[in-house]
Amino acid sequence: MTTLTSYLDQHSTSTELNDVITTVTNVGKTISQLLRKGALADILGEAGNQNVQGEDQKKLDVLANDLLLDALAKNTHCAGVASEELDNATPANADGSLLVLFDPLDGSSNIDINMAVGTIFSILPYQRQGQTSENSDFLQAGNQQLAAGYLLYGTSTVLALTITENVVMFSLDPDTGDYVLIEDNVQIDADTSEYAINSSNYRYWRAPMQQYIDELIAGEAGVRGRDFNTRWVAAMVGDVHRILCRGGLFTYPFDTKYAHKAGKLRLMYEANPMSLLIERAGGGATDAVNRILDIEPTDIHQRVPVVLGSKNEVDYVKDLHVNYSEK
Ligand code: AFP
Repeated sequence: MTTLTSYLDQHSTSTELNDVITTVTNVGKTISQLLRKGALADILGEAGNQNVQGEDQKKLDVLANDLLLDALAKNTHCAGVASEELDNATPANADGSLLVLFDPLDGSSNIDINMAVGTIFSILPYQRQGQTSENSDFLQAGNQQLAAGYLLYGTSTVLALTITENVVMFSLDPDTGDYVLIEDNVQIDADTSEYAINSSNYRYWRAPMQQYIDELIAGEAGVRGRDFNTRWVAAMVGDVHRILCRGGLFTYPFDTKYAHKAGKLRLMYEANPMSLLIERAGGGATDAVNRILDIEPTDIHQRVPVVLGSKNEVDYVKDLHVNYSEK
């Protein structure tokens, strides 16, 4: 049996990185236990305030955020933390060599209905050791990530992680508290007939995306020549996990629903870590045209349209956008 600890010892050359991953995943055990208690732990419902995104915070959003912040502040290798729930990055230990970014509880609108939620994390190098970290230190392209992963609090708690060219998965054994290796090289089929999108936003999409979805709905009778199926977890972690398990396409495209937002998902602590996992599992990840991991960020909370999953399908969406001409 390979545990997370033994996997990190065998596959990682950085004890600092191992230590920070261990800190994050240990908090994941606490969040998992709280979720298991659900309503009995008085953690459901609204916290009564809004985050920097203007979104109503759930009690567990705030609790998960604070648990991660407190644990990472004590980790000497962590120089700073950026969270979906906080306006600005939080300096930690100036001599640390790593920066940690996270969405502490992705899919939090699912909490009160007992549906899947997760924690998404990304780890970047800190280039100014000895100095107090600032927002600008976090503005690195996703291709600079040293590690990325998520915890999915579903029927079981699963950790997906990449620290090398592989994507691995662990399952949390609630009896022992160990993360036990269950997949040592996740690979995504290049083709799929399953896609995930919130179709209620159809009227806000750009024409190429409308055409793409029209083709999928047309199924066997249309240009794609086969029927497609949809799934929508309303928690990116759940949709990405399904794709890592059985392929598929996930997209939260550019929409004009909120003019000041390029899409709903955040680049630094949602799209970038998920894109690294998807690419290293053989998939693709774009903003419909450009590779997400090459985007040079300008703000720690900037949003980005996302198309990710089975490589040939992601390429199909790109070709359709690049070659689109009004009919
Ligand atoms: P919440 O964390 O506010 O529930 O949002 C989750 C999320 O950012 C992402 O995880 C989902 O894929 C997406 O939003 C769902 O968005 P819709 O609620 O518009 O379908």
